[in-house]
Amino acid sequence: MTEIIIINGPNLNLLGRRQPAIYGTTDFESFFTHLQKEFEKKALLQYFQSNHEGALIDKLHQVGFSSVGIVLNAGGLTHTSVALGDAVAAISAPVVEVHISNIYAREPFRHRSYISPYAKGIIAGCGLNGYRLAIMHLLYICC
Ligand code: CA2
Repeated sequence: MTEIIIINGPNLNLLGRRQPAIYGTTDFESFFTHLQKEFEKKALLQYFQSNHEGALIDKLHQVGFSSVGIVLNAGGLTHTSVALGDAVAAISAPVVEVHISNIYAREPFRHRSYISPYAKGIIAGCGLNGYRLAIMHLLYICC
């Protein structure tokens, strides 16, 4: 069974509870349960969230040489973390970068991503559906 891990960065544990106009009203755990059912015949989905840069880097190192695919929303660290970009560059598993909001329609500081140069693909502005699209793409390129 194809293994895919979704990795969410800082503050994404607040989804569904704050700023619904930007990030929607669904909490990620409910959405993830739904995704697991939806893809149960095709993929073994895992989920990891941390508010800590080092924990995200450790997770990428842990899964990045064995996992078939990684869906990464690094949250605000996307725009600041050279170290997270370096971690994505160092691993062999394909990474699809996801953003719930359209980062290019927001403040200029959100237009830069330290992840994008090393990502297989980038999805932004599709809401939580972006995670679904990323999984579909990983299944398409991996299997
Ligand atoms: O659009 C995205 O997915 C972002 O990665 C979300 C980050 C933001 O810094 C990026 O520019 C774009 C912020 C995550 C914060 O998530 C919250 C969710 C609910 C309530 C408050 C924050």
